[in-house]
Amino acid sequence: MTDTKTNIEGIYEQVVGRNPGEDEFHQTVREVLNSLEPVLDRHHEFVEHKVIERLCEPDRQIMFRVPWQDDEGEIHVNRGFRVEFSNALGPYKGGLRFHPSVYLGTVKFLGFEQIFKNSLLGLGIGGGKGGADFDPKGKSDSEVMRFCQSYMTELYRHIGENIDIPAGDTGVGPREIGYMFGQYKRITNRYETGTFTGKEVNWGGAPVRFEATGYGCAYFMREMLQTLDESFEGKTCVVSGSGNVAIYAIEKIQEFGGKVVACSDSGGVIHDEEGLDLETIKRIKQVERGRISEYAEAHDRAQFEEDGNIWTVPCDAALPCATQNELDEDDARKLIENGCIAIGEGANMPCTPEAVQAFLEAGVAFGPGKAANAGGVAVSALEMQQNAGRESWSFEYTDQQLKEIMQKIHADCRDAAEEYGTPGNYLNGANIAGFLMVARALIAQGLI
Ligand code: NDP
Ligand code: 2IT
Repeated sequence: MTDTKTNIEGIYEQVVGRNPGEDEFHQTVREVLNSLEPVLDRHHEFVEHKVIERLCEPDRQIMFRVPWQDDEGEIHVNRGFRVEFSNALGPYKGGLRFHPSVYLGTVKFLGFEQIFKNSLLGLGIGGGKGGADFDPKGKSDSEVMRFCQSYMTELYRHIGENIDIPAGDTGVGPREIGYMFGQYKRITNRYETGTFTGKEVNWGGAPVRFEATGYGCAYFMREMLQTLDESFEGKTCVVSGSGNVAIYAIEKIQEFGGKVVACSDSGGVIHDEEGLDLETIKRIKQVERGRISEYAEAHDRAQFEEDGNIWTVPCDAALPCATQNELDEDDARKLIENGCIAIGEGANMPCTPEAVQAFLEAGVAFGPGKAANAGGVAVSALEMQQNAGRESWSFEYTDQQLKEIMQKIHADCRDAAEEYGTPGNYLNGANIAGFLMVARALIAQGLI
């Protein structure tokens, strides 16, 4: 019989060979496999049933042409994706990303992560992800609408409230969800609120969904800090990005008494020693869809550093909330040197494997994305519940549910890490706790 290490290496080699050039997908598979060694040692049935091999191959990968016309009448052609990874625990569920960098490897990395993240929620949803290599930046509302309509003209046949439920991600917010829902309704003649989450509250959306990922990340970090007898009170924090996740992470940290001194976008870093003014960030980013550099025009004391590195700003807690691999080993060492005690991955896979290793070795509390940013999809699951019951929940009630879900995820990750021999390692805990539920369901449902 092959030993576990050799078995895992074999699976990884197969994934790399079968999915050439998809580096981010390889990276996330590697990370999950590394955590699973003690699980496979203890549960030989997972090896026998080839559970990991089956999980690494998506149920279905959909790629399609998205033609659209700009305001001048010029025709553009983009590529659309939806990867339905696993419906072992429920219908496929995950966001859509519109960004010029999107290719199949991005969608597969995000879809793979989503399986385990959704499993951690324990709310009966499977994993999937989608998107397009479309850049919404600088486009008019009409251009974005035409793109979304064209995208949905293909995607509609693959989704449904019991099949696959899209939501937002980078470049996809309430505006895009609205246009896609409208086109879906027009083509199918069905007012099926349960087919999308992230809708506006007055037509089926759940309160707190826009805030959920950022708030959830702060709730998760509060739990981690508590285990160190610490809190956000009086702590200096740095949050990268200035989009949906970053904005509401900042909001909640400020509410918890923390001081957020820096944020960013792909153009550079804003640094304000006195603490950032969130209303200015919301105006620039959410209302005007502008650049974070404009913050310095509104606040004299703030400095903008073009192409700056946000991780050189000294802080007690850091929240990478922008994009994958935005924080590398050198950045991690700088943060550790500056006394950072906690990391919360608001984004998906923002820390490189070397950075994660450096944090773990230095004893920095590390909240991995699958757990720390699960608040967004958690409230998506609550939105589905609300839609299924034709109910309208209050902000306070939904927020309380989110808090409890994040506390449960934290406890489950902590317990799984401990049970499988690496106490305090939330990365292993999240991967193991997420994997166990899916693996058991896969075996129970037979060879499919
Ligand atoms: P948004 O599109 O709202 O914002 C993304 C932000 O990140 C923008 O400020 C963007 O700047 C910035 N950014 C992107 N690339 C870079 C870069 N290379 N360097 C610096 N800044 C960059 O997306 P979200 O906030 O929704 O998503 C952010 C992350 O969180 C993603 O990893 C996403 O997968 C993850 N996530 C999102 C959830 C959600 O519910 N929305 C749920 C869970 C995770 P610019 O405008 O210049 O591009
Ligand atoms: O990465 C994520 O978890 C999301 N973008 C949210 C997915 C969802 O279905 O709400």
